[in-house]
Amino acid sequence: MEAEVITTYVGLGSNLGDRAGNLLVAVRGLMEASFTVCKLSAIYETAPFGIEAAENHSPYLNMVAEIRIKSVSASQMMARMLRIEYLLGRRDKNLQKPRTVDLDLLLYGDFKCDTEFLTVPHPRLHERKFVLVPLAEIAPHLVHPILNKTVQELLQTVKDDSKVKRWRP
Ligand code: PH2
Ligand code: MG
Ligand code: MG
Repeated sequence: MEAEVITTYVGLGSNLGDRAGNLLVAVRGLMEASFTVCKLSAIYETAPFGIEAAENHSPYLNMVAEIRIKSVSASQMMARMLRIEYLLGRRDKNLQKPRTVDLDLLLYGDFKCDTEFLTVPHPRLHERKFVLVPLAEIAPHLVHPILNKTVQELLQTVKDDSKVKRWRP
């Protein structure tokens, strides 16, 4: 039997160094890891979310990719993504530190899991405009498998009012 094709969504973020260059090298890394990248959102410049303003982090560039995979589990996919982060120079796993590139598995079909290593859907995706805005651009009618709301609905009701705007180099 042919393996099932699963549609997944990956969030990409960078706030260190050549931010747009880092995102594009990460997209190339995803393709080289045998992922079929079907759609890419625009790049958005976004205010650091959940980080004290006093810490003076520079703005992020964020985007979302739609990826189709076959015979790759969610944890195998995450392992390949962590390798890309490492190859792009990310050494510090601290969530609050600036990073060359951060790759988050947002959604993996309708799959749900919550372990020490991986939680899917991403537990905070519905609270963050920097994820919902690019995701709504490429998949507005996609239904969140736990909240049972479309991405568009989640964006309309999100409490986050931080700045997210299309990046113009
Ligand atoms: N990632 C975080 C924390 N805060 N803020 C923005 N704007 N973009 C991010 O990618 C981001 C963040 C932790 O991964
Ligand atoms: Mg993240
Ligand atoms: Mg991450």
